[in-house]
Amino acid sequence: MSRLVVVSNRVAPIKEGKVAAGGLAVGVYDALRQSGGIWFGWSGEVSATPQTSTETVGNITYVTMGLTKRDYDQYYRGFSNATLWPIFHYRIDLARYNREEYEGYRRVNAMLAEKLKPLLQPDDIIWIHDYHLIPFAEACRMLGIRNRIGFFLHIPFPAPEILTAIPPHNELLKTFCYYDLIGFQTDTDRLAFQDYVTREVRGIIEPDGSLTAYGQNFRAGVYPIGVMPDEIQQTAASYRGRRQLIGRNSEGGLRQMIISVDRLDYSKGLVERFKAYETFLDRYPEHRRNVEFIQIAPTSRSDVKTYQAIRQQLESEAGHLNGRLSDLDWTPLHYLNKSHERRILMGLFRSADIGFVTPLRDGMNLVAKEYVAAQDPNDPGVLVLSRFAGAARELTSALIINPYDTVGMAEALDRALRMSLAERKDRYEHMMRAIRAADLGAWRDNFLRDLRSFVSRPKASGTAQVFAL
Ligand code: GDG
Repeated sequence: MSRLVVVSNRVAPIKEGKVAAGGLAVGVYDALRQSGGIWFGWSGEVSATPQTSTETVGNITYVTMGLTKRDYDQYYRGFSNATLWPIFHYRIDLARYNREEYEGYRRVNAMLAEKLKPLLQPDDIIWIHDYHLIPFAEACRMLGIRNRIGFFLHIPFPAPEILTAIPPHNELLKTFCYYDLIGFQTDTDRLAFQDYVTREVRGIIEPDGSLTAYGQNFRAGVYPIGVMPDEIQQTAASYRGRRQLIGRNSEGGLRQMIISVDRLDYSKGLVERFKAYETFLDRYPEHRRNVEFIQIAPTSRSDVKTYQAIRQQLESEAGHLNGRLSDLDWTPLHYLNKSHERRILMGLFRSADIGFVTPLRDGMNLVAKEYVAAQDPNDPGVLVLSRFAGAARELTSALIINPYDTVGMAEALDRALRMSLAERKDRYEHMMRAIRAADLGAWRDNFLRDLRSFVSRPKASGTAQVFAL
């Protein structure tokens, strides 16, 4: 089998035998272990004299490099996280565009491709991950790299009208066309992409379903990322002490528990969620003192301005809610701004009556799947899930809500807390079937199978024909 070369913004080496990290890292690691290869990307370090480091463990070589402050500001903080992330999550209002940052983004992609080139063997399969690295294949092709290259987009692909808010949208889209295979989380994303290709740049859909645009022939497919349900179930069941966080009600019973876990990001709908919880406590006062909501939200990208603003807004919402409703022996909302060990999270999922997952827009949302997989099959909790998470396509037996509907979310919480055991089990079993049918292994194997087997037409060498309008 040919070697696999994975390129992702961050490289997450996993120590042999330890599955401490979340889904994506584990999936990539397993794929690398099967065929041997390289995991290549940014080390997370920023310095005036960036170093490259190489470490081989078993049949995997980890190659990481630092970035200069300028590269970090333009490529990572700038175009990736202040332009692409908001636009791809339908938040034009939060996006900014700066031409230097875009040039920095292109420059860093070209620099990474150059560093990768000498490490490649002719039959290596290259798998690129996510929005930081969209132009990576084009940069490789310009250097004469002819290996098969696939790309997986972990976040949503926006409707063309949204995408065109990025001034160099044509140029950016063109860079997608240098991949052999592009993977999306859902069919909605794939169709939005196809729409752009066929309408904005007059690309065509070939009889075999592949696409041709800018003189390149490539394929776009749907590969929903999954979790490892057995591992989660085991971890969740083995974690003891999971109820320590929750207080008791006036009858001495444990309170019901609602849990949410998200990176602190405006796409996750935390502000709307806090408001919905407050509305729930106002509309259904009988639940007061009988329920506690735990929101775990480790900070992320804290040096990007919009992330500082959302953090402040959340602190103020949480303070307002608790100030208004708490009692000496009851705190309705526990807002924890730090990360927790994975086994603790899985244990908390299992003990929670509701998994409250309400993003405004999300590629997939692994937490939704992890919450379901962690449940006790004999007494499962209820997943309340946003229709705007990719996971809602598969987990159709969750209580599906619209995160812009505060009262609708409050009603769903009430319904979930009152749901009969028979209905909870029914919904759980249905969701578990979907989770098992599209687990993490299926995501990885289906993508790599299609990437290995796709026979594309000959590639133009860096001088693609441009049909852009
Ligand atoms: C992107 C897309 C897509 C969270 N807090 C802690 C912790 N986590 C873990 C969760 C889960 C993962 O991080 C988060 O995954 P999500 O899918 O929910 O969200 P993003 O980080 O935004 O990921 C998303 C994903 O890529 C994969 O394709 O689903 O749509 O945005 O596994 O459990 N893990 C630990 N401590 C924490 O405090 N250990």
